[in-house]
Amino acid sequence: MLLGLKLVKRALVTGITGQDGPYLARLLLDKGYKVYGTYRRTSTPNFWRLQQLGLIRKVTLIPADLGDMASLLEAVTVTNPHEIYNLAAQSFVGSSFDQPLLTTEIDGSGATRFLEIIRHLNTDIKFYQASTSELYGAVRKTPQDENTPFMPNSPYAAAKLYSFHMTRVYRKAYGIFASNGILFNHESPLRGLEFVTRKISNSVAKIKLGLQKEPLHLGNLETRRDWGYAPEYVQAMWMMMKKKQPDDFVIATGETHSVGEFAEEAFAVAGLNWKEHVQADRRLLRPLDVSHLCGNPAKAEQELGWKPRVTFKKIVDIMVKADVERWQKYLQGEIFPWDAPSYSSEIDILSRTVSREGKPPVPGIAKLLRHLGKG
Ligand code: NAP
Ligand code: G4F
Repeated sequence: MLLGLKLVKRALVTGITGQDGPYLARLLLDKGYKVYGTYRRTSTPNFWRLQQLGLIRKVTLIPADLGDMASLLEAVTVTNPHEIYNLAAQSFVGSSFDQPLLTTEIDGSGATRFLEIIRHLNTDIKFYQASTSELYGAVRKTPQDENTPFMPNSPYAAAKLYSFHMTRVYRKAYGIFASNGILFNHESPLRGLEFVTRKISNSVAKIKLGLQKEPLHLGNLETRRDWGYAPEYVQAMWMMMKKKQPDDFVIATGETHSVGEFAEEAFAVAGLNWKEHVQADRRLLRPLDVSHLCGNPAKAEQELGWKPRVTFKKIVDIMVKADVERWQKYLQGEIFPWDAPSYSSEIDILSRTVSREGKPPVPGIAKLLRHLGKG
């Protein structure tokens, strides 16, 4: 406060078009921040989440790509932020097996680019890095906490391990306020459609309303995740930035459920029996998966005062009901910001690579299909 003038905090949020970005932006706006968000140039606009939360005119959008140092430098110079929340990432673990180098560049080196900018430009800028429970990979101990060893099981996790450590290294080496949030899976109606929870809630809605006749194809039904509610998890990010000292925190619920349990619960919300609608499909198995995640959020509870409140059942309920409502509105001819009508599932994409005669158009695909047991 200077001569009665209140200092307005400025936050730069990367990945503002994703799931977490809009929830975090809403929280920061509510707290009086001026919010800037980076977005990527795409051939089709991708602002539906910001529009759905009514934020598109409340945040200032800056074009930037985590692979492009010049654009990041421009974003930080123009916005002169007090806090940077680095949420941008190639965040789909499955795609990281298809694009390992791009994933390394964005999810690994992206954070280092910001840390270098902070080091050279202004070491007072606080930095939040979106780290992940995927770091635990081939888990060594359950539940996982801040002291559990990491053993990444995907290119995504390996890239995030690098950015996790660089965040810690810049904190120690240069005294930068740089914190890692080791967030376990968190979901919401804004979740991308390729992630298993939203894939399920969207299909449940379509099956319930008679818009989908074919079964829902899923990969490994046995893998277990600690699923929390995204709007609560972004609060933890902000709380970490309010701490006196930077640090790393596990954000989780402490409960774990299998993909099959999620599907069972989701179909039950719509009054359906999941066994009649779900088909296990080997094509959706990952080359290597993480079989079991369950976090221990005790440190966050003690030191941040953060506690998860929304239960597993409630999250499933919120997601299924949101998707049922969206498809109902769609059927009534309503136009609203949303992703599902133009989405192609992995199954559609895979089957399009096979020609009418059942022969793959290029030899590489033959190998792929043989590998998947379809050749
Ligand atoms: P998300 O929905 O996939 O959003 C990712 C965001 O990153 C999108 O805005 C995306 O832009 C942007 N992005 C991707 N590549 C980029 C690039 N090269 N340059 C600039 N921006 C780029 O992910 P989320 O669920 O919100 O997760 C936020 C962060 O937390 C991610 O870093 C993720 O890895 C991490 N995380 C997520 C979870 C979870 O359960 N949700 C758990 C732990 C950690 P487009 O919209 O243009 O694609
Ligand atoms: O929903 P998922 O794709 O999420 P995953 O791999 O756990 O990653 C998410 O959470 C991480 C935190 O731990 C984040 F860092 C990351 O950015 C992302 O947000 O898959 C969950 C599980 C996996 O074991 C997967 O193999 O579900 C299994 N699964 C089974 N069938 C499926 C499917 N996953 C997808 N996406 N699609 C399926 O059909």
